[in-house]
Amino acid sequence: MIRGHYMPRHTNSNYVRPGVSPNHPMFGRYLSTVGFPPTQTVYNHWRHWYQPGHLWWTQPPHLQHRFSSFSTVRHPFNRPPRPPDPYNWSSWRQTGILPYTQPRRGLHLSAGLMDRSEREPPPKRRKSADGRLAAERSQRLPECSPPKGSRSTKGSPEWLHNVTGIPVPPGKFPSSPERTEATPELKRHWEDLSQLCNAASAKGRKQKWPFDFSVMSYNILSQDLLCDNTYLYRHCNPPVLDWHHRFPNIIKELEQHSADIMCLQEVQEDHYKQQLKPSLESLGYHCEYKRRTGLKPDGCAVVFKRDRFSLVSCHPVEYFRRGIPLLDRDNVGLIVLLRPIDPHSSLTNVCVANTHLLYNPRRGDIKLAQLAMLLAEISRVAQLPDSSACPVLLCGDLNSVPWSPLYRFIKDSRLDYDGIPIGKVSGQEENPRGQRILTVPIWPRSLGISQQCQYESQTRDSDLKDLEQTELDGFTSPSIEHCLKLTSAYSHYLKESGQPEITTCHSRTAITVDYIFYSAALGDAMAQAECSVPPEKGLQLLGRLSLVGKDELQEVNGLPNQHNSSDHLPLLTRFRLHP
Ligand code: KL2
Repeated sequence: MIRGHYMPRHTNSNYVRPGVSPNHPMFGRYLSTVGFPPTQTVYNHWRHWYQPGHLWWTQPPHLQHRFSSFSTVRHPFNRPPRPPDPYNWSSWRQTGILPYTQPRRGLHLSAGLMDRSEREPPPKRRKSADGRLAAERSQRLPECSPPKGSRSTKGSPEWLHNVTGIPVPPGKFPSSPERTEATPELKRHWEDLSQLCNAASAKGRKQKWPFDFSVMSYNILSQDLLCDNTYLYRHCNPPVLDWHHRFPNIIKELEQHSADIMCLQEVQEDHYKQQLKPSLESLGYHCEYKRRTGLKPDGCAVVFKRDRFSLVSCHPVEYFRRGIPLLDRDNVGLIVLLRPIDPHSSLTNVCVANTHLLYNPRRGDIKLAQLAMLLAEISRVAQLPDSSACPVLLCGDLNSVPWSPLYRFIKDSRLDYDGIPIGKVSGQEENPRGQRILTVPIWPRSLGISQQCQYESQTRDSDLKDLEQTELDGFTSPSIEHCLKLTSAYSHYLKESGQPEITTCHSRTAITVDYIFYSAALGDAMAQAECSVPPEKGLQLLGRLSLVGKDELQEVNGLPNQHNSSDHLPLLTRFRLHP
């Protein structure tokens, strides 16, 4: 037994992953089941697959993929062998050690390759445009279901919640003789920006009763997606991936930060209904939720403290549009209009939008169209009687990096997209394959959203649909705009080291994809002058919880780990709203 040492795969057959016993329930639960290999055989494969400390960016350059050092997709060439997924029958069959004794109906066997076309990478199962509902659920269950004869009963939700099948107390690993030393905790500190506010513009608005509130954006990593993509978590000590370990950690984290408004992504519906919503309600939150379409099991939640805000209206946004091939994905957004509860003054409403845009790094065209749909709905919801907008918060996982065209579009309110390859829109891959460039227009007119990201009038006279009108609307020029002035609450570089901030990290990537954008008031710390709006229409950023770089994440073995139970970090900010 070798402990606490990094041993490359396949070099030492005596290597046993620290903290995992061959008798670990992760393996043992299959023992007595039909056709499953003996525990020791399963375990031997598993221990070869797990790579403690295996984080993509820590590999020496000659071992990294030749196209990209930071990669978020699996490449067909030079990629490491596909892992046997201990929760997936078909995966074990691939290893050759599992006799062909299928415990359940038709399993989908993902090829593990992303082809050169622009389909969504296969590991996250995708719907087909039609018949998507029934097919999907029936395929999902077997893969996440225990083989017949195991402890869980048929269709037991427990299995879907729990990887290893055993409850783990918060922050603890199941008792195991090989238990390793505790993972150190990430250090994040509060950055106070309240003094940075431009004194001149702040002058004259020293309110007696400023309304300060905090906002969090957090992708909590749905257990279902975790199960579907175990290859991303090879570096993790398996017990930390157990939902029974993760949920208490996540709820504790939410409670500790105690944000007034939280925008959560990858919230699995059953976990939301059975655990998250009841817990948050007991902490004084009002909860709104929108599941992804196509029977995808997760979605976005917006929750806020009942004693700080009241709900004016709630607007789920589905990006799936039947009949528009570009909009055939199941991502969603959720917008709420909130009224601050303040006995001292009457304050403007705040519009809070939460979304999780498409992951596929090659489909920037879809991401931009999804974003346009969200921006159109935000503009409608946030509109005030004088046609200006109330302060907007746009939070979420945009699956795009800060130096990407998509990010620039949000910040600059405009994007000239002539000649931009669709694989470059999100910046997730440094060297995306495929040269297809964004078409003009990006989304078809039939979507009913203008190039200014506004809903087009429903009552448009059909005569106006001629070429002249099309030109007038900008549908023939390669540029898009929106009317919101948005500023990012984070600067995307660490103050101390100048390194990029990281919001998501697993064995294949370490990048920023999560954001809190806001309408910055004049004189705000982060806003450029031209990006600010009059104080009464904007927010002043008071502070934020610092992020970390990849070096700090490497020290805690990446994400998720013992303390951080998602593959994302929560963003946390504090704002002031002026009467
Ligand atoms: O990047 V994410 O993780 O914001 O944390 O958003 C998506 C990805 C999420 C919802 O689709 O699932 C993850 N490789 C890696 N991660 C994937 C893949 C993939 N092929 N497909 C989906 N996700």
